[in-house]
Amino acid sequence: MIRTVATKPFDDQKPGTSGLRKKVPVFQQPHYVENFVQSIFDALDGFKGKTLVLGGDGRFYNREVIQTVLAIAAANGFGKVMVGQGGILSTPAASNVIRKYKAFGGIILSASHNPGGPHEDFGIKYNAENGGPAPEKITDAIFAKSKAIKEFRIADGVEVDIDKLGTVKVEGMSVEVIDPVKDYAELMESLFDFDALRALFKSGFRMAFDSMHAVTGPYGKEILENRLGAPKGTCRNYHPLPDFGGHHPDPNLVHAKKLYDDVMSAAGPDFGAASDGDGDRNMIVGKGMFVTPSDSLAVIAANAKLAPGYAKGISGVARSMPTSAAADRVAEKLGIGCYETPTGWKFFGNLLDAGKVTLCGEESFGTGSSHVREKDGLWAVLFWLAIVAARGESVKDIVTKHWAAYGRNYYSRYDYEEVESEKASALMKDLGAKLGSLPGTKVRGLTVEKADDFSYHDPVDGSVSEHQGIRVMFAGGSRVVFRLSGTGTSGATLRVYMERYEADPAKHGIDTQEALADLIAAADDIAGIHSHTGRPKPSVIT
Ligand code: G16
Repeated sequence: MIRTVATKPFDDQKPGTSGLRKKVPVFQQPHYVENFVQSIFDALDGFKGKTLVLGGDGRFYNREVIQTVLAIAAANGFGKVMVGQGGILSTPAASNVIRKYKAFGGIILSASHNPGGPHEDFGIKYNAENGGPAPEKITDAIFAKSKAIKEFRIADGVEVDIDKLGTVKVEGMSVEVIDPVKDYAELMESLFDFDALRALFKSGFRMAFDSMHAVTGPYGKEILENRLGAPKGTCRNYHPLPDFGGHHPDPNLVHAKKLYDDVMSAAGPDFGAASDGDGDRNMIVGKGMFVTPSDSLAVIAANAKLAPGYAKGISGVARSMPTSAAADRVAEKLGIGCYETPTGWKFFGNLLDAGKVTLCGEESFGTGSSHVREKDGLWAVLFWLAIVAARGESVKDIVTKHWAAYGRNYYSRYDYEEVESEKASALMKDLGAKLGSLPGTKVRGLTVEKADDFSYHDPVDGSVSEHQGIRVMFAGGSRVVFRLSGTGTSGATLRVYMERYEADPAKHGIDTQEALADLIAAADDIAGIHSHTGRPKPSVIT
């Protein structure tokens, strides 16, 4: 039976950088999930009888919310929902299913790299028919609906067995439980030369892939071990767990430290990679070389033709504004377009749809291409394997040669997590107020050339997104960027990004923190980080 239930709005359902992310107890409030899902549907037109894709990263509360979304989708007139078995679909896999089966859109349940569990994070995100995160005009409409909602429609007593493949009916709507890995694995086979990768593993090349007890476990097992013949044991922590084994499923030098240490040890594997909660982020480590996400995008762009799916070349490259300009130099050399967007994968969608770019990347461990409309962790790992296989060189050699050819962009990000929101806002406000007076001033021996608050003019639809981060540019091309994260769930996270370009190969071997020491000090002088937040040092350095 379908019921209409009276409800009252919540005032905090504004989607952030990537969907609505809150602590689990917030989502567990009566009607909280129902209101938000109904608000998504209220913001959309024309989905009656159409298909919705549904899945998540398997975190705590995933299964319950899957049933609620099914019940609300049925009551609102969807014709079909394709749901990943066990409620599992990695974010890039969900994007692929939406595109491949021409669905109307999809709902992805994930809080990405944030921890999971009864007191940790949960998230709901809507992706549009191009398979990408809903653009701002839709997320704004969802928020507006959530503030005015009076009722939701729901089918009673929905309890679909999501572990069993096949199709069942719910109030006239079909629910097809699909294999979450199959379509994605096929897509990867269409882009990369699996024979060459099999030969690489056969030759004795050893890698470790850490799924951090999150969604890429089954994908990594199937693709790396089953299809590519990597030895058993290549995949680590491959059982998705509702609490990610108590860890933080964020592939970086802090949370994937064990993997990093193993690869760096003499007896360890040649290559290490990790992915996050929902499978869209990646970390790449070679022996003696951690590859920054900004460099990763640049190296993939420069070597793209080595993978069959990109053999004809790439049309352009896009990166988020805080990401280093390493990829810009490759684009310049290739004579292709290069775009700088605000943080958030949703900003790449228009550029990809319009064919202006093939590759996109972000400093936040995200790399992807036009094969889907999300960043894609395992895809990036396979691309690196493809480059290593084709060039017959180590990751370290590939990166060092890249720097020698294009110069090195020294890069680091400092995160100040869980700062009181008022203090973080005051810092940004004060900084914004002095932008006009900064040019021409000297800080720690560096001369400020330009300072602004980044705004983006989408070249495809003409939309404008303002206040996307404060940039302080110095003479010589170095810069510091300040912005507040849009994905945290408690307090505010201040992110400070430092970058310095060095053309001289003789100066490419300096420790990153040392190479950026003056910029790091200048950032504090300019923004008063310590005095505003009380934090003498960041919580995470990547
Ligand atoms: C999301 C977005 C990314 C963004 C990242 C960090 O990633 O999709 O585009 O770069 O958040 O955003 P912020 O700096 O605002 O925290 P994910 O992997 O969390 O979905």
